[in-house]
Amino acid sequence: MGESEHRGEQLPPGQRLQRGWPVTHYGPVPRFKADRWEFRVFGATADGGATGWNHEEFSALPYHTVIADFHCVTKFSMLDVEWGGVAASTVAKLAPPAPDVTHVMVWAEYGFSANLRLADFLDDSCIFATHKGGEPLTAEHGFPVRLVVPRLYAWKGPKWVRGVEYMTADRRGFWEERGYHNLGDPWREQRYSYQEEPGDGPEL
Ligand SMILES: Nc1nc2c(c(=O)[nH]1)N[C@H]1C(S)=C(S)[C@@H](COP(=O)(O)O)O[C@H]1N2
Ligand SMILES: [Mo]
Repeated sequence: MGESEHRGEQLPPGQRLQRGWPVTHYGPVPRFKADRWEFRVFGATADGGATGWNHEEFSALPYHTVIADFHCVTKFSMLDVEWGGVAASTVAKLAPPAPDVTHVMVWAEYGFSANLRLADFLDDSCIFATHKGGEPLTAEHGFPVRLVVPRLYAWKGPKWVRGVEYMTADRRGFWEERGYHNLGDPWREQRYSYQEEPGDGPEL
């Protein structure tokens, strides 16, 4: 079920290419305060404790790049974007989940959140991006760090990420509670929660 399954099919159904990179989010752009910033991994961790990295520590984690497409549910897509940052699998290796973890909630400033299946989080293409095209992210695109989940619609990638919660059951995130599909696979055009089939997500 990797990206490679769809090589050659340029765009998922209903998507279109557009010039530039629009800014899409709910609410204001947070101000970054280096001395207060922390990236926390908590919830059902392997050792029962939480891990916290300050900005300097997070910036020193192994740097990795991913080239992938980006699909917003409003039908805007970009192809072949180069993201740089920390692989989600690196976070999971340094701060591992307990064996019964099935899902994660990725938390951002102002309480924004997105839920993911653990397998989607651990996918090779999933990255906590600090850079795009070799340049640091701008504030409106998520500086200092945003999640990118290329296999899913872009709302699954919170900007201004502050933490990861390991969960032993699924729970809906911000947009998943507000009419968007719990899973959000663009290749299956899983846009809205009314399209969900039994087993796709928790009761609304
Ligand atoms: N914190 C936060 N992250 C967010 C959102 C949001 O409302 N708040 N919107 C998501 C949506 S719907 C999309 S399409 C992408 C857009 O990212 P961009 O503004 O960098 O293009 O961010 C996602 N991340
Ligand atoms: Mo979006």
